[in-house]
Amino acid sequence: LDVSEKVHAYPSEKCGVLNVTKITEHGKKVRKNWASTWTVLQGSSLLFAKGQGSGTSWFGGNQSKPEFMVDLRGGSVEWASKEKSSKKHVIELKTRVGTELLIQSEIDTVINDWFRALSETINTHAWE
Ligand code: I3S
Repeated sequence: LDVSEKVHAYPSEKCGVLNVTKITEHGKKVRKNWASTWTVLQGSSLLFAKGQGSGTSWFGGNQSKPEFMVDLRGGSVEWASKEKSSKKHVIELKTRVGTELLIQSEIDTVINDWFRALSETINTHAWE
């Protein structure tokens, strides 16, 4: 299944608008580019669709497709250190293939829920 097929094949467990930037790709540092991003957790996949204003639904619509997907299996999450970002409430997500993302929300309850959901997903799918 490609990313867009996957979105329609399985219900999402969690979705929302978060600030997201990649910081490392395949082990190489990349320039930060924070963007408000529709983020969807589905099974062990985390999907991102950029450029969606908050409140805009893209489910069922075909005006935008997920742009990026990471496999959470074998990954890790932790709260980012001050060196990684000056922002508050930043999650650092590392994937098995060496992609690192920072995920942030100004709303602490929102980011705490995501931290829990991502941790649980990683633990649940650890041995697949
Ligand atoms: O880790 P850095 O390089 O201090 O990250 C900041 C920069 O990416 C900056 O962009 P430019 O260097 O292109 O101007 C961003 O605007 C900042 O948001 C980044 O830092 P934070 O601490 O917000 O993650």
